Amino acid sequence: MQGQIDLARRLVRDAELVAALSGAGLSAESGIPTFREALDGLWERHDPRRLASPQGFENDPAMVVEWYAERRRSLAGAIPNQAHDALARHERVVNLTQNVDGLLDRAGASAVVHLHGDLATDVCHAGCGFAERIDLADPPSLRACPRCGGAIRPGVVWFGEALPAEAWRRAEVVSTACDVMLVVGTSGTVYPVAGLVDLARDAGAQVIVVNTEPTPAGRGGAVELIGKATELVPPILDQTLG
Ligand code: BV8
Ligand code: ZN
Repeated sequence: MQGQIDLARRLVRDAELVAALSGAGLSAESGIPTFREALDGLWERHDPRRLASPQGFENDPAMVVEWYAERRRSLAGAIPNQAHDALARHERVVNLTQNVDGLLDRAGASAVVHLHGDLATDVCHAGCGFAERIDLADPPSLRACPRCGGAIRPGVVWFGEALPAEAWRRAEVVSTACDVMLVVGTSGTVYPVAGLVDLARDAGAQVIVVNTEPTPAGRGGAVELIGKATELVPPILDQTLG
C-alpha cells in the first residue's frame, strides 16, 4: 500500500489542478451516517430513494421533513475530520461534493461545488425562489412558503430532480480540466455525478480512489487505495507530511 500512497503523492505533487469528488464516506468519521446508514431505527423500514424524492415528500411531507430534521440535529454537533481539513487546506484542490452536510465549508474550503445541495438551507417546493438558511440545531417543522404559500422543503437535490445548473456546469469544467481526480468516499452509484469520474479519465486525468471498499471508480487504471479517508487523504495531499 505504501507504494500506492507514494505514487498518489507524486501525482498530486505534479498536478496543477486536483478535482476532489467526495461522497458520504468522507463524513463517515465525523459521525455522519452514509446515505444507506441514515435509515436506522424507526427509519429502517423506509427506502431512502423514496424519502429523498418529490413523490415521497408530496406523499407525506410531515414525515419527510421530520426525517430531515433528525439528520439536521445530528449534523449540528458534527465537526470536520482530518480528511475535510486536508481537502480544505490544499490550494490546488477544487472540491466537488455530493455531501449536503457543509463540513468541507466548515473546514474552511473555499468555492466548494455542492452538487446535491445543502442541508442547512430550506427552499420553496413550488419553485417561487424563496430560500433561507436554517438552524441545524433547531430545524423548522413542516411550514408554508411565506412568499407563495407552497410547501417549504430542505434545499437538497432529490432523486428525480435536476442538479443545480451552475454547480453541474462548474463540475464538468473542473472534471475535464483537472490533472488528477481524487475520488473520496463514494460508492459511485448515483448519476449524473458518478459520470464525472469517466469524464475526467477520458479527458486525460489520473484517477486516485480512497474508499473502504472497491468501487467502479477504481477501474480503468486508477490508483485505488482501500482504507479510511482520515488515514489516506492527509498523507496524499499534505506534501509537507514526512
Ligand atoms: C437526476 C441528497 C434527472 C439528498 C442525494 C438508472 C441509471 C442511472 C441513473 C438513474 C437510474 N435510475 C434513476 C437514475 C437517476 C438517479 C440515480 O442515479 N439513481 C441511482 C440510485 C441509480 N439520479 C437522480 O435522480 C439525480 N437526478 O438524474 O435528474 C433530471 C434531469 C433533468 C431534469 C429533471 C431530472 C439526483 C440524484 C441526487 C439524489 N440526492 N443526496 C439527501 O441527502 O437526502 S444522493 C445520496 O445518495 C448522496 O448524496 C450520495 O450521492 C448518494 C449515495 O449515498 P451513500 O451510499 O451513503 O454514499 P456514497 O454513495 O457516497 O457511499 C458511501 C461510500 O463511502 C461507500 O462506498 C463506503 O464504502 C465509503 N466509506 C464509508 N466510510 C468511509 C468510506 N470511505 C472512506 N473512508 C471512510 N471512513
Ligand atoms: Zn414559494
